Amino acid sequence: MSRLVIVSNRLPVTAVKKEGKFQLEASAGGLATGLRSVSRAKDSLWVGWCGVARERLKGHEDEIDVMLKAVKCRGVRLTRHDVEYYYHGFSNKTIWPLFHYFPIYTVYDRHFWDAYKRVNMEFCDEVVKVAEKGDTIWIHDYQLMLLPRMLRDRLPDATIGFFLHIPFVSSEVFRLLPWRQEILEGILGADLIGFHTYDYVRHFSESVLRVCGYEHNFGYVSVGNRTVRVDAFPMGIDYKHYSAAGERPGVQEQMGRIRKRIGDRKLILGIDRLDYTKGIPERLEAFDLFLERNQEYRDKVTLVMVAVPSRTGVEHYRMLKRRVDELVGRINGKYGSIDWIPVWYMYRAVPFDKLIALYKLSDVALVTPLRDGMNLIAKEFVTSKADGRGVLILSEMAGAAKELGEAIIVNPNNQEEIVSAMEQALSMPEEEQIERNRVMQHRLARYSIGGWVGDFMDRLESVKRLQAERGISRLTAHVESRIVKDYKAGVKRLILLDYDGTLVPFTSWPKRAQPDQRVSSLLGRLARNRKNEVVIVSGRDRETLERWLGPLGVGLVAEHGVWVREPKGDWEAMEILKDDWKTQIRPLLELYVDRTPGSFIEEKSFSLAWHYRKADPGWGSTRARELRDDLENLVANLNIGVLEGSKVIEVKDSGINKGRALSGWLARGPWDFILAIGDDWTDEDMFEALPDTAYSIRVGLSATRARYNVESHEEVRSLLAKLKG
Ligand code: GDG
Repeated sequence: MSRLVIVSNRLPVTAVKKEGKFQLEASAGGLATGLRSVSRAKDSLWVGWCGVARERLKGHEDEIDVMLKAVKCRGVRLTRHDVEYYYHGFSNKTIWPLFHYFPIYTVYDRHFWDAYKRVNMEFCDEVVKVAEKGDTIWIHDYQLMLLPRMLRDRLPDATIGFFLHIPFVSSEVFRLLPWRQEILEGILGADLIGFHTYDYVRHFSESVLRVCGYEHNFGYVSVGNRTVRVDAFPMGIDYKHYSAAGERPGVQEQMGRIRKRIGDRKLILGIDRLDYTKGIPERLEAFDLFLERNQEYRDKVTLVMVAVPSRTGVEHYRMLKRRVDELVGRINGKYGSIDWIPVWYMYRAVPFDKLIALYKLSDVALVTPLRDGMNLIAKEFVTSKADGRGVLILSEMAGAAKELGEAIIVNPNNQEEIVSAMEQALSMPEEEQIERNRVMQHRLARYSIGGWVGDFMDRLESVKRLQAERGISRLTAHVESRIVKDYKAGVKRLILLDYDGTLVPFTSWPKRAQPDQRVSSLLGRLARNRKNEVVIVSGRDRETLERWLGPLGVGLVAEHGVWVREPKGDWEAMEILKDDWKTQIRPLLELYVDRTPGSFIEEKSFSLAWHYRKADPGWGSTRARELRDDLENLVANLNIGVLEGSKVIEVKDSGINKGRALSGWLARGPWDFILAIGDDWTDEDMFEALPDTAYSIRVGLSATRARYNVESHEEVRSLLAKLKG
């Protein structure tokens, strides 16, 4: 296993000065908490900032370095100016608001940008100093979006992953950014780019297309001759840690204290960093309306609001703090009594045991951010509910909503909806609460933090493999003349051609794509040559192929290999096999059901089908492609095949694919010359089945197993026209 180098703005530890001496304390936040366990377990190094400006570290640098080294960390030194311009400036006043759909709060300042570039370069220098051959470098979050490209320039072969923890905005908002192209190019230096949800992946891919002009295809972006993978990895939590945390003695003690304070009232919980993206005032207003409408709940429920101080020097945050203070005061004044404070407001971070105690005691968690990349609080709350009781109300604007569909999902801007969600939550029967939570817990347990990291690492490894296998290599004039020469020299030649997209362009009305005069005469001429065997390998049905191409004397493969027909012969179906492979395939399909909300498995007597019609449209297709790849590895020794239909991937009892359909022809070798041309992924099976000596060409500049790429069917025709003699 290679060494993992994690790079993030903040280290998992923060230097704190106590009585003139520095010491390290655990950093707060989802990223630090989540990855800490991983970095402990692996051979790893974490590069980042320790939270104290260079000026304040003076004289203690070596001492801090030694302490950091002991916990497998390496510090990047930031000056006060860096912290002000790069961190509080560009990161938190430009990117943070813009990426959370607050363009009105977004500051565009050239000096911030300059500092951002400079500090990213400092991170780069630091990583280059420590990076060793074979390391996997994993860069995190919006403070370091230029770093992947900077590293790629210095370490061209490095394995680099990038994960964005905040949302990626729609391209319409993203394009407001003056430095949009540099940011995208910066991120694209990575081999694998991860986001929490498919929506963010889609927004990113669209921005890349619009701003940089790079096409994306099933989650792959071609950047020059490099293939970059973009994908969704919904971050999990340390499930075991949170589900067992209730047993800690400290938690029991805290529960006792909280109970004493709120009595037997129902508890509604809100925990956030005090940030304008979290929808805190909106939530308070909704609680106000709830109490106004539901008199019977007065004195029967307490809203516990933990607001962790954040970015206190920034004006928008100060304004927010004032507004929240006012709202809490107003609600408590309006409804409160000597015995009952409706909102118990804590403007501070609470210790871990108290956090868990709050999760455990809460009847309802109100997680209603206006925007949130993921939101781990929601996941932690559900996980902590060992007895299954408690209701999560979750904003549809949080990434977590994509996975926690059994929560009560609300639009955080819709007060009415939040009020009725609170009513529903407080009166929800216990069995229903348990039923909903158990489903979510099951999912969270399956895809916990370890699964998230493992999944990301596996993908990263596979994209590196793919890059090695599937570079794009344009068919040059030199190669073309070699093909023509080898063709001429051969006396036993096999020519395998896909039809749509390869010989004829796609039409919006497929029935109109019948061969034109030029294709017919090209194919006819090649097929008449007795040294040649020409086979059209298509996804089309038998009848159409036979009608259009049969008379030309070519062999035919229909429906991606279900049927084959020798020139002038009859159609023959591929053989039928058994179904005992299902137990091996089903767990993989189940994993994809977990990772792709809305998808499901259908079991038929001789096949298993994974349907994704109800999943997010663009990304259902991406997962489908990926599932195919995974299945291909798995089925290699099982003699079964994988087919893709309309929004469904089907695993069948026979290895039906274009490659297998050609096995008869290929077995009739040795051939002096083989040429195979196709334009989509179904043709990849054909390319894979060929011997190394064959010439294979993919139409379109996508990564491929084929040896060469051409741009269009016109180039195919021109090449075929040169094959004479
Ligand atoms: C980014 C994205 C994304 C919070 N208050 C206290 C406390 N916490 C802990 C929670 C949780 C973490 O901090 C906060 O989780 P978030 O999900 O809000 O993460 P952030 O780090 O703020 O933000 C976010 C996340 O990255 C991960 O990718 O989900 O969308 O903005 O673990 O438990 N812990 C303690 N006391 C508190 O008062 N002890």
